[in-house]
Amino acid sequence: MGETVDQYQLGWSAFWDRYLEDSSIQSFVRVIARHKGAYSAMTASGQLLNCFLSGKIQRGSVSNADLPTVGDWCKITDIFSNGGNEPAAKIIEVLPRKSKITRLLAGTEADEQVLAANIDIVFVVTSINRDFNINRLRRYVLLAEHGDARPVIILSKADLLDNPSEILEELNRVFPKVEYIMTSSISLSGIEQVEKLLSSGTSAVFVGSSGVGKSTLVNTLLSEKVQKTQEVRADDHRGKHTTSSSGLFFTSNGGIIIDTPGLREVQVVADNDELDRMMPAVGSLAVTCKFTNCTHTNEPECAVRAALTQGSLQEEELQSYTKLERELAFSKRKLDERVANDERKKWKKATTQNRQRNDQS
Ligand SMILES: Nc1nc2c(ncn2[C@@H]2O[C@H](COP(=O)(O)OP(=O)(O)OP(=O)(O)O)[C@@H](O)[C@H]2O)c(=O)[nH]1
Ligand SMILES: [Mg+2]
Ligand SMILES: [Zn+2]
Repeated sequence: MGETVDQYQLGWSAFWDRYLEDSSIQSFVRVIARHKGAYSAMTASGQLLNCFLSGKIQRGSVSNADLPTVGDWCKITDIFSNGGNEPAAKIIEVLPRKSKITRLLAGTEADEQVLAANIDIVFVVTSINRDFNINRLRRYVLLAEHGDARPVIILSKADLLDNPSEILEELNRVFPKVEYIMTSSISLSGIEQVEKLLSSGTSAVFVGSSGVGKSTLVNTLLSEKVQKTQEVRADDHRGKHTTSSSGLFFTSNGGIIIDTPGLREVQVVADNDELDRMMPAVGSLAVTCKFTNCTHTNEPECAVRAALTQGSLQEEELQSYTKLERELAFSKRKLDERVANDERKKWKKATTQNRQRNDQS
């Protein structure tokens, strides 16, 4: 990116203007990449900085989700020189996020992982041949909706399928409101359509399984190979990730694109009404069942089973809805547990400190 940038080209919007009342725009950077223990970030005038966390937001003192991530706008200290390397600064605050793409990180202590922040468009990439799976798409679309970003489905590797009509029909039926673009990085079909969505200052993230061609698309849009891609035999590619961390780049039109590592599983975090909005056929029916807690199995006057019998609802839709509903409940429970745990720890720490203070006096 050239040197004559302004904050809007870097994705700044009126959403953060209140921060400019106390500090100049030079105190803010956008995170471009995350490394072990440090961040690459760019100032509003296009200067690259090597950023470290200040004591206030060290790992361990804030939850994982509150640490800076790619796409974040952060407030920094004054820039200092870093012995011959890139100029450096410390990050003192992560500005509130306009939107964020998160998933649940499973583990002993479940936590939310923010894959990218302040995103306008989520390109949900699926290859049109092997990877295509409607349920997986539903989860990614939900991820975008929950994150307050606009989902756009990319059907990659269009060159590998002669007749996509069946897939397109299904897409139109399942996601009547979600835009989709068929692309090929070989014939370059669809690339212009993607570019059109990436006007100056617009931020987009590419998500999807490993091997679907996210980095290849990023390279194509940048017309240079900045991201390493998988070299051979894409279709045998299982669980081997080529991209290992997220990175932010600028297209020649000024669009801002973020490549992410392929996800093996997306454990979605979302609200039930977001699910209902994505799957209105089931969502709106369920509220008309006689019992509010209807499980749609054997209750009387069940609107969902009636619709199944009539054929206005597909069994597949109901199953997918029920599964997602369970998954959302699981994520919510995990995150609630985590919040309760954090509270307990904070409380314990405070009482220990109090006791020590009392002992000393
Ligand atoms: N035929 C065809 N192959 C493609 C296309 N796009 C990408 N590929 C191939 O698919 C393989 C995987 O591409 P990558 O771009 O590395 O996939 P990725 O989604 O970035 O994968 P991870 O970084 O592991 O998440 C490579 O061998 C690409 O050459 C396409 O449009 N058509
Ligand atoms: Mg990649
Ligand atoms: Zn019911």
